[in-house]
Parts: sequence; structure tokens; C-alpha cells
Amino acid sequence: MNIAQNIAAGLDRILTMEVVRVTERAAVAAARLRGRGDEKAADQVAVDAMRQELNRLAIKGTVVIGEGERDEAPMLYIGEEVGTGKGPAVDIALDPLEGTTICAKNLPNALAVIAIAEKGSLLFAPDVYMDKIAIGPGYPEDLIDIDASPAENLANLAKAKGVAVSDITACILDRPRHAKLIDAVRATGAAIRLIGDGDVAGVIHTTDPDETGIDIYLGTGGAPEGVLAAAALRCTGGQMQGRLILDTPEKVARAEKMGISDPKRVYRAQDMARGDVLFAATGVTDGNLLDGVKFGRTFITTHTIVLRSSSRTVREIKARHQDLDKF
Ligand code: VTB
Repeated sequence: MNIAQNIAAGLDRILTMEVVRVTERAAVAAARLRGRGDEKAADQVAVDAMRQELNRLAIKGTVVIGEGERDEAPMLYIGEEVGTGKGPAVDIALDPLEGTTICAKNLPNALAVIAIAEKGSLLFAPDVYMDKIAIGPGYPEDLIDIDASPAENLANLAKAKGVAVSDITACILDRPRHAKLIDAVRATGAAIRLIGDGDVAGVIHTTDPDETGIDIYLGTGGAPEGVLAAAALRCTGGQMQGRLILDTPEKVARAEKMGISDPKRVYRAQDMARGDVLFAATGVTDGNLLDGVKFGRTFITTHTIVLRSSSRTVREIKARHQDLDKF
């Protein structure tokens, strides 16, 4: 039995539950440092916690999207082997604390995030910016086009949704580099939800517009976050396109070293995360889709979403942890 058959045969069904512990644990660690103004400390405890739990999983995992290159990140660096080593060979993309600043300021939508995929099926993305566009499920294929203007994309989306453009809300990272994009979206009459950080959550929010109020994600953010978001969309449905921003010869060379030969390539969600994918995210701070960690007197509550591409089941797991020593 090869890995794909192994996973299809049900191994990932077990992992679906196992992986929840990994993001739960990272989220609880980070949440203890919510609102303390110390991004680094919150990130560090999340990394430690995620790594500890990950190493209990029966997988032969390789981190492909992690905390950074081996020389700059002591833990969960790109290439680090994780898991017990006994189990399927898988690639792992992770962000133990997506939105370190959000957590430090105790603002909405900080997450602990992980994606696990068949070996060799996640885009090995350098830590550069990526131009991104994403919408949720239920729309005709190729409705959005990263090379079309915001006005065209918003008009096509509104038409397909059966609403006016003014009823559409776009999510955009609040950055000076997006000034033109923001003007272009506002000129159409569409609304914008500006977010300070956290574009993995931003993209995922497009998959449930009735709940989140967000129909489309636009703009540039981290490429690693793009791969994580693509992994989630592969499981929920929805469409995403991304293009690495390789605007210096140094970045082109770095990407080449990671196997990227066409610097202008447009990646769809299915190009960034191929094959079977599992995705889990636990809320650190309260957000549009997930509640943050709650610290009760006798128990801790976590809220996790766990997704699986092969069945496209979306599970939400609210856990009440009564054995507080385990954290
Ligand atoms: C986004 C956002 C992240 O980085 O990818 C952003 O989702 C992009 O970088 O939460 P800039 O901050 O330089 O704009 C984060 O904010 C941090 O990883």
C-alpha cells in the first residue's frame, strides 16, 4: 500500500482527531500571553507547545512551511523532522501563532494553524510576499482572476452571488502598500473589512460569508500564509489564486533554490496544496469563525475547526479540558 492509499484507507481519519490536540495546545499556550504586548514571547510558547504535541503524532513528518530557515529558527524550522517517525511520510505547514501582533494586542482572529499533506504535495514557498485573491465555495470555476482589476472581480462575484456590488465585502490587510487596491475597491461601492494581521483567517473567512460577512480576500501577504490558506480552501471548497512577489534577483534565486522555476506562475489552491490534506486551526483570541481560548476556574475551553480534503467535512470541536496539568 502506498502512502496515498494508506491515507485514503483511513489513516487520515485518525489523524483528523489527533491533529486537533496539536493546535489546541499551541493555542492555549499563546492565549496565556494574550494582551501582554509581547509578540515574541507569545510566539515562542506556541512554537514550543506545538512542537511537543506534534512529536507525539504517529507520522514521519517534514516541516515545509515553518518558523523559518534552519539557521534562523531553532524549532519547527523548514526541513525539521517531526512526529514519532513511525507512520505515513507527510509534509507539514504550520504557524503556531498566526497573528502574533493580534495576540499581543488581544484583537480578533489570532489562530494556531497546521496543515498536513501527503509527502511532496505542499508548495515549498519562500518567505516572500504573495499576491492573493480568494472566494468561497459554490461559484463557477475561474470566476476570479488575479490579473483582472478589483472592479472586474467584484462585479463578477456580485453577479454570481445575485447581489449588488455594494452588498459585497472584501477583506484586505491594512497596509500602506494596499492604498491603491483599497481605493479601487471603494470606488466600486463594495465594503472593506480592514484587518491588522492574520490573512490565513482572512482567506478562510470567505468560505462562510453568512457567518463572517466576508465575500472575497484581496491583497498581498506572506507566501507561507498563502499555502496554509490554500490547504484550508482545498478542504472547504472555494477558489484561490496566488503569485509570489519575486521582485529582486535575490528573491528569484531563493525561490529557484526551492524548486520554483517560473517566478510569475499563478498558483491555484490545488497547486499550493495537492493531494490529501488535513487542516486544523484553534482560536487563540475570539474571532469571526472561532472563539478564543477561555480560561475557567476549573477548566479551559478551546474551539477548533478541523478539515479534511478527501471528504470535505468541516468539523468544529469545542473541547473542555479539565486536566489542566496537561498544558
Ligand atoms: C500577513 C498576515 C500575517 O504577515 O501574511 C502579513 O497574515 C504579511 O506581512 O499575520 P506584513 O506584516 O509585512 O504586511 C503577518 O502579519 C504576520 O505573519
